[in-house]
Formats: sequence, structure tokens, C-alpha cells
Amino acid sequence: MQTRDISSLLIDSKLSNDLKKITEKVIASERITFDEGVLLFEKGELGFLGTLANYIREKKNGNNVYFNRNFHIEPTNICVFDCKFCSYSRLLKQKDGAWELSEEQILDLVRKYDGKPITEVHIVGGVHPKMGLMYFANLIKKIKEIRPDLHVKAFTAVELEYMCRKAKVSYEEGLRILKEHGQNSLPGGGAEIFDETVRKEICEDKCTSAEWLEIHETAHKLGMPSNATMLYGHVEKFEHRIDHMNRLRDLQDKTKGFNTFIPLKFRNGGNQMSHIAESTVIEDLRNYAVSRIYMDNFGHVKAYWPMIGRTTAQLSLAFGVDDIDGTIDDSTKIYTMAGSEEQSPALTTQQLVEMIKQVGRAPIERDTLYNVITDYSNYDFSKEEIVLD
Ligand code: V47
Ligand code: SF4
Repeated sequence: MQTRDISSLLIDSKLSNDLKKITEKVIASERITFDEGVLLFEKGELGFLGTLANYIREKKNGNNVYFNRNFHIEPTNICVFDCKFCSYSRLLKQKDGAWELSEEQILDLVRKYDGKPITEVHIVGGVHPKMGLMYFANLIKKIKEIRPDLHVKAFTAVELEYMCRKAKVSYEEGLRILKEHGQNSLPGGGAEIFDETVRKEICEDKCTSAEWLEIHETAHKLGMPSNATMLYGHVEKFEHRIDHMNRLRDLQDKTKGFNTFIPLKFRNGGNQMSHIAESTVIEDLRNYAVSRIYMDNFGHVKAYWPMIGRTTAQLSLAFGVDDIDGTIDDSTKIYTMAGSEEQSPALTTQQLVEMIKQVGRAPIERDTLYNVITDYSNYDFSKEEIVLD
């Protein structure tokens, strides 16, 4: 990747001293403070932030861009909660647009991938009052009987908090049961924005920030890694984004259990916050870059292409991002229903590889834990040496 040499920033007469100080810290691999994080959002221009973020990204992950072969299962969109930004959920009594898959339908979705080199299933959905801890534990066990090699990344902290509360078990007990039945890790959803005032405004009734963090900390303690997300570009201010990242950075110092940080752009289609304009592409790229600079103890920053769109995902690779999620196979509706440009999100391995190569990066298929499966940099698809989708 050709970007501006970071040390040239130090002799740039147009750059303010406070931004030069942050540049020096980045070069020295020193952590930046809360105030410096806010300052980056307030004063950092796109090119400047990109140079810093790309420097860190290449130091951590070289030219690699990771992806995996995955699919989602969304068992239901019926949800007891009422997040204002959610375009996808329906109340139990609402019939229009609601779905609830039976166990057999879910298992059939898994069987569909027999013989295909999928490595991960991502299971999340609405918080259904009748689908409890043991229902899901047994479901995971059955999924693993069909496909023992599949990594099961399942249930946001929001779903887990509700499951444990209803089953009257501690988070530790609930997570232990799920782990014993085959769950391997947790996705990053439900984090939204940790600041309590903003959280009250956008998702008042679901698990608190402290509960979200406690559930992830407990999972890490039990040897279940997880991801972390941040829903941005709605009513939050820059200091709320940095506060959010700061709470995650602190927990990562303690547990080292997070795999990746995933900023999620608020999409305004068909929800109670539709009057709020979506963030610009420039703001999306600035946000990826500041995330990469601030979250110095996170190995990876992911651009989730079904949400941000493939063009912005490609651009993000010059702004700190080193992962673009996976093949997806048109198995998720969360963003489709919120108005994403990706209305049937599915990419073959070859398409993902080409997308990454187009912007001069090295496409690396990974498993959920970032172990390298295949380096596609010099792979010749016409020879079909690898089982493709
Ligand atoms: O928590 C819901 C978000 C999340 C909207 O861990 C919205 O690998 C934008 O967490 N606009 C669930 N965002 C999805 C999620 C996720 C996605 C991909 C990968 C991983 C991972 C995790 O989706 C929710 C919420 O923050 N969301 N509605 C919306 N209108
Ligand atoms: Fe329910 Fe999740 Fe939608 Fe909130 S974001 S209403 S918890 S499905």
C-alpha cells in the first residue's frame, strides 16, 4: 500500500502541535489518552488519520486482509426489547414480518453446508421470550453433531443476559452450560454505545453496559473469546465513542479475550430513528481510523461488508481495517432490513479474494481465531486446488 510516510507529518508546518504529539506517540507505539482520542475526532482530517491508522495496521497485520467462510442463523426476529434503531425485530403479538424457525428448520440450514468448507456459524436473533437457555444449549449440541468442526459463535450479551435471568443462573453458569454443549465464542453485538445517557435514549430496556462488559469478561475467563461492536453515527458525540472504546480497551487489558473490534454504522431504514441522517463515508473512514489508533490492544478491526457495503469496505482497508468478515451466503437480514445497499449479502471466496486484491492487499482466509487457513495472494482459481463455495 502506498500511503504518506508517517514521519513526514512531524515536519508538516500545517499540522498542529497536539496532532504532532499524537503522531510521535503512534510512531513510538505508545497509547493515546482519552482526550487525545476526542481530539483526533475533532481535528483529525481524513488523510492524517488514515496515515496513522495505516501505519498501525501494517505494523500489526502487514498487508494481510482477513476473511472467513461463514453463514448466519437468525432463529427469530421476535424480541422482547424495543431498541429504537432496530429495523428487524417484531413483538410477539406482531405477525407482520415476524419469523420463528423451528429446530428442524435451523438444523436444515446447517445441513445445507454438508461438504462445503464453511468454518463458522454466527447465531444471533431477537430475544424471544420462549427460547431459553436449555433450548439453545441443546440446539448447539445438535448443530455440533451434524458438523463437529464448525465454530459456533453465538448470542449477543443481550440474549445471554435474558437467557440467564430467565433460567435463574449466573452468567458464569449459563456460559459454562453453553460451552459444554459446544458454543465456542460470542459475537460482538448488543454493545451499541456504553454511555448510560445515550443508551437510555436508544435502547433503554435491554442489558446495561456494565452487564454487557461483565458477560464478556466472564466468557473470557471461561476461555470463550468474543468480539466487540460499537453502533455509531446516530445521537452520540465523539466523547461517547471514545468512552465506549475506552471501556473495551480497559477490559482487553484485563482479559485479552477480544478478537476484533467492529464499528457498526447506524443505518436509518425502517426504524424509530429514521429521521436521523446516516453518517458520511468520510466519517465512516475517520471512525475506522480513530478506532485503529485508540484500540491499541486489539489485534484486528473489522469492516462488516454487509452493513457498510463492499466499496466502503475496500476503502476502509487503507484506514486501519484488516478484516472484512466473510462469505455470509445471504443468511442475515439485520442490515438488509435497515436499508443497507447489500440487499442479498453473499460473496464467493473468489469474489472476496478479488475485492481484496483490487486494492493491493493480501487476501487471507482465516478461522474465527485468526489462524491462517489459506493465503490467496498467488492462488490460481482456474486450477481449483481448494474446495470452493
Ligand atoms: O447489536 C441493529 C446492530 C448488531 C442496526 O461479532 C444496527 O463478528 C446499524 O453485532 N443500523 C448485531 N446497526 C450485529 C453484530 C455483528 C455483526 C457482524 C459481525 C459480528 C461479529 C457482530 O447490529 C446489534 C446492533 O448494534 N444493528 N440495527 C441498524 N439499524
Ligand atoms: Fe431486539 Fe436486538 Fe433489535 Fe434490540 S437490536 S430490538 S435486542 S433484536
